[in-house]
Amino acid sequence: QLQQQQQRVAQRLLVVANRLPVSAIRDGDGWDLKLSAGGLVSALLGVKQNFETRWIGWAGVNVPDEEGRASLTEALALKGCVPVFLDEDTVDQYYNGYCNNVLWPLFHYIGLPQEDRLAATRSMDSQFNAYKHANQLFAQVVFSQYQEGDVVWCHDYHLMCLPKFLKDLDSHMKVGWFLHTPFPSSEIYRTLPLRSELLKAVLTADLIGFHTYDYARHFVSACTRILGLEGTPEGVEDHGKLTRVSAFPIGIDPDRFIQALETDQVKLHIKELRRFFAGRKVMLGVDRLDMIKGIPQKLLAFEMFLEKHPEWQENVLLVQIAVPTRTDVPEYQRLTSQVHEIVGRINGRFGSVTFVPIHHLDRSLAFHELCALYASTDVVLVTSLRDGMNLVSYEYVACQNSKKTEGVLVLSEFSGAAQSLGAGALLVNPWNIREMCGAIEVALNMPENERKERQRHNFTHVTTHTAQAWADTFVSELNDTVVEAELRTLH
Ligand code: ADQ
Repeated sequence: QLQQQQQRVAQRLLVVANRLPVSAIRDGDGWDLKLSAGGLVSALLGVKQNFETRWIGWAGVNVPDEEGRASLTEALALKGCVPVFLDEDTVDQYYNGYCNNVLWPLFHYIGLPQEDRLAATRSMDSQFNAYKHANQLFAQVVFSQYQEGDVVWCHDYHLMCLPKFLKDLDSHMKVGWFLHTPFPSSEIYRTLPLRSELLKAVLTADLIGFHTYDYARHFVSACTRILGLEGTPEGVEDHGKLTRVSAFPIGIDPDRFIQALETDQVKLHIKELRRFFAGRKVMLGVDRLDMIKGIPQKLLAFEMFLEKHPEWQENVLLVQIAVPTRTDVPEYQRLTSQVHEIVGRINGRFGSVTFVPIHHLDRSLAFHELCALYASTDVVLVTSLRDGMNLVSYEYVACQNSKKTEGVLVLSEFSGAAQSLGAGALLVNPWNIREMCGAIEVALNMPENERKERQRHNFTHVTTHTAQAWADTFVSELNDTVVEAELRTLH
């Protein structure tokens, strides 16, 4: 066992994701590297023990010159990162096009807006070619870093062809693939024109993981219905070759948040916020500004609440942090305008010279600011229309334990987190504005003992189902799967 443990400590983990955990910006002759906001980065920051981890991905910047590429590679190496360079056209077709305009809406049951639908269908073939080309570039970089015994962990819908390209380069490579979004019902998935090729490519991985059993089940159904393969309790079988498919619900690194709350910087910030909010209840929303997050629906529910409960006007406010993402995609630009318009209307209707009901920030927050907000607010509203998991709900729970009055988590039933934090949260259907308005009322009036009990339940979950445990379980299952497959071929 000790030997196994030592082996695991030494094991190298190549984490491959579309984006590196840092974004690079040119700064004169050098590079400014900024930590990026997002669920995958937050979760993988918690994976720091047990593996020697190396990140492989795109740094979010076009670097056409060889000199620039060399200096960026050097700067990133200091952070344990290896860049994949993508040119502007590939980024446009692969990332903005196929990933963000085709797979993302499809996997979240959103579909394309009517006016974009035909245009998207027409450009899908060339976008898919760019997608495959980008996946090939990732495969080459992974291969250049790979050493025998490494575990290669591919992440997300951007890299569905990567397992196949890696296995083409070395059939013995241990390859896992994890999807951070939902996998939709096979009835939705099968509308994708090139549905089979993606499924077949993913199936070359040794282990496939999802956040929930529902997503895993949807994937297995897609393989049986579209490819005619056999679904088994372990996964998908293709003429005797088994690909393991399972649920691995992600978590966060709760200690990072709990310890931050003990720092002077966060304590001071909490004090300032409490002074600023004094006498009022505060609700919080923290999302990437994305169509899946249900931000307009959340705002409409708050508007309805203020309308129906004049006694709460000027006594409750909503702090909505919305980090802009994918700003080049027209759908996201429309969403930004829509959100600004609703915020403006509500603030105009219910604000006064001395009071603003919605504090809306279009930017990323520093970690200490985020922790202080989580700790000092009374309710968090997570109203995603669909969400693979949703880590904001986990982070909020992690930051609520050190104060006397616990905050309430209002959580969409369409987030993966509803399956893990459902018992402690107030679950809502974000499509039902009236129901969300009712949940706001319940949350703001919830008696202390009930809040305590709900928080206790969720806190136990968040502190036991961590990002570290998630990664350990996935990688050890991947190792076991490969050993089992080798044993099967020997017999
Ligand atoms: P995301 O869609 O990015 O992740 P989520 O899981 O909520 O969604 O994570 C967002 C992360 O970004 C959180 O860690 C949060 O702290 C951070 N963040 C958000 N707004 C911020 C801001 N203004 N300033 C600073 N930080 C901010 C995807 C899937 C999710 C899945 C994760 C992980 O869409 O469903 O839970 O991957 O698998």
